[in-house]
Amino acid sequence: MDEDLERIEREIHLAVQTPDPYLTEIASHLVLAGGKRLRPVVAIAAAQIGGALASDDVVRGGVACELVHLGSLYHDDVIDESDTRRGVETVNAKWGNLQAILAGDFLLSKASEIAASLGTEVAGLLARTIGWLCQGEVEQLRHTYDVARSEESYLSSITGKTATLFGTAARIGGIVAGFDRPVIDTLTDWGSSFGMVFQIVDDILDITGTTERLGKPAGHDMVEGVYTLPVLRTLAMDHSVGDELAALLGKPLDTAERDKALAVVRANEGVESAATTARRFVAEAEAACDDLPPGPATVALRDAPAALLQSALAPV
Ligand code: GRG
Repeated sequence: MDEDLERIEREIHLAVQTPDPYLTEIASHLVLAGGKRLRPVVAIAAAQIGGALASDDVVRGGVACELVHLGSLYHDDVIDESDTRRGVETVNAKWGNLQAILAGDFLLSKASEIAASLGTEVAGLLARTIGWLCQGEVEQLRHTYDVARSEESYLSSITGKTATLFGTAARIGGIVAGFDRPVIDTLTDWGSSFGMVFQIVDDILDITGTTERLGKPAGHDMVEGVYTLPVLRTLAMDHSVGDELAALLGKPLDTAERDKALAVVRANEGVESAATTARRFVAEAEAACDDLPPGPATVALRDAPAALLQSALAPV
């Protein structure tokens, strides 16, 4: 895996080089700040279920997904007016919103160029995925500060903004590796289910995590008016718990209000209830693995979602 990570790094760094040192600096900013490179790792793992090593084209396909992820983060930080990400200043904070939008667009163009070099199917898939990300984000925006937000809205938003890109990364791994259609479809299902677990875990950690672990104080989503599954489940509770939380939310929060809202969610079953939903997606991802060829890569795909959820629920 270390070797695969090096291959990923080489391709990403190559993709963000431009003839203009100013644009290169801005486009490289978040790449240099780190990140887990999960989407290319997923593409590579998916391509390896047949037992062969991932080709350079598989790595490039995974990097195309990572560049879409990065581009979406550039834009997301503008939308949220965030000033830190991955422990460094955001592009919008350092250079300004216009630069962040344009550099984000540049990353999307690089992703599209790589995808096109892998064939029309991959190019079409990546283009559709960018659209799904935007749809998921718009669904989230539409319900900002909405204490009556439905679970349907939440699930539809995280499907679009997070799960589809993991599904696409796994699918591209399968397409570029040349697998049969049913295997490609199963890999896509695995990726989408894994992506749902990933986002629910992210949302649980925003409630339970420490500032040290998160790199920002917990409760950030509630402050921003994004009511995620643990919060929606708490809002739906009776015995006045839901009413108490609803009275706090529905508007921007100061630090004391945020801490109060966090205390209400933490003291009740919202997190455990969200984890139960995450377990349903873990089971879906595991079931998909029953239809994949047996081998070490399939075992890794089977184990990853439960391990991810467990890591979020374990005390630190
Ligand atoms: C321009 C493609 C594009 C989209 C515009 C702004 C937007 C619409 C979408 C943003 C979607 C978004 C921010 C989803 C959150 C995804 C998420 C869970 C990010 C964290 O991913 P990690 O943990 O991050 O993999 P690292 O830093 O490890 O890469």
